[in-house]
Amino acid sequence: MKQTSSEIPALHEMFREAFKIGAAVSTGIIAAQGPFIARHYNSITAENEMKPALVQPQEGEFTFEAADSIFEYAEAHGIGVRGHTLLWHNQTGDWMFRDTEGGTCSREQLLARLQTHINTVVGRYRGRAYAWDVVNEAIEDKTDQYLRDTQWLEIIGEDYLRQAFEMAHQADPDALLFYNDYNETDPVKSVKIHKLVRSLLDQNTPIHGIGMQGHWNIYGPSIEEIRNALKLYASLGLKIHITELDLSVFRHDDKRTDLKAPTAEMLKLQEERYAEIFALLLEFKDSIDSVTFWGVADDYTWLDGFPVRGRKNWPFLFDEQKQPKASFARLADLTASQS
Ligand code: HAH
Repeated sequence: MKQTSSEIPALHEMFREAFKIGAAVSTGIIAAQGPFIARHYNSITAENEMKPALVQPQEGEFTFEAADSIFEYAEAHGIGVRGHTLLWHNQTGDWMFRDTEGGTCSREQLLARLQTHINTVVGRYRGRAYAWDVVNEAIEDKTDQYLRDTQWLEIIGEDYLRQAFEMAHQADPDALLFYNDYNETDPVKSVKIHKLVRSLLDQNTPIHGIGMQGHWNIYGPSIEEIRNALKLYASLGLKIHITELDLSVFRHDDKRTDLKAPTAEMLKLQEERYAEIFALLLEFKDSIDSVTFWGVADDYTWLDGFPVRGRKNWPFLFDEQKQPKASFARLADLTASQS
């Protein structure tokens, strides 16, 4: 008999002793798949609709319709919300960095705008978002430079990071505040992330965790690399959230576009990887309290457009028809054997 999704265990219940299980969503996806999301996930993150450019496209013009409806959906279903993101070099209106003549604004002006943005956004959802990605992707990873060259760094200087966390903490003292980044298992980059967070802590900055995005693939990073990164970050005594997990079926430099479906070999590797990654995450369950997939099911993923535009990818536990893949069954086995 064909199994229907109501007969399989709920994903978030499989991990209830360990951590929340989240998905990135949009208002459109919630409208189309609300019951499925509520069955399997107990945390959600707006994939785009709470990013700076979407929430404040022009100075002082805040657009909260989408974010409000995401919170309403979450609260009606007992689902937690992770806020993403307050300060980033992408998807942020250019007006933020300009003066009235179109030149570069001053440090004071940019700090004032950051304060207004964070106060307004975090303040609006005060007590309702359990965590915020305060700063996204501030570490340089193409050269041996420490911080990424962004307008935030150029205009404000290194203390923009500390300032953003202080502002977020003031706006919602109960929210857990995260530094979030990708390639977080890279041995060189992880040392820089550790150094940044260490220095924020040394300045008594209200930072509570590190977000490891987890845009990985079926070939890497290795479990050893992930373990080393988890150990390093956990050694800071902070929480770790896996914030944007997906396992691409392609290596990062694979430019193939001809596949209409994942191969059996890809699915086998993906299943093995999901099993070993979640076994590892369970080992670190004292530090990890939330694991979010960067999507709901294989019918839609940002990887359909990145890094190769228009190439379908299949990175999740549920297929394009929302049926559980072999990877899902492996996680059900893993968690059943633990309890
Ligand atoms: C993440 N960046 C972002 O945090 C998330 O907001 C977005 O929706 C998707 C992925 C990862 C990334 C990127 O966008 C571009 C280059 C490298 C990594």
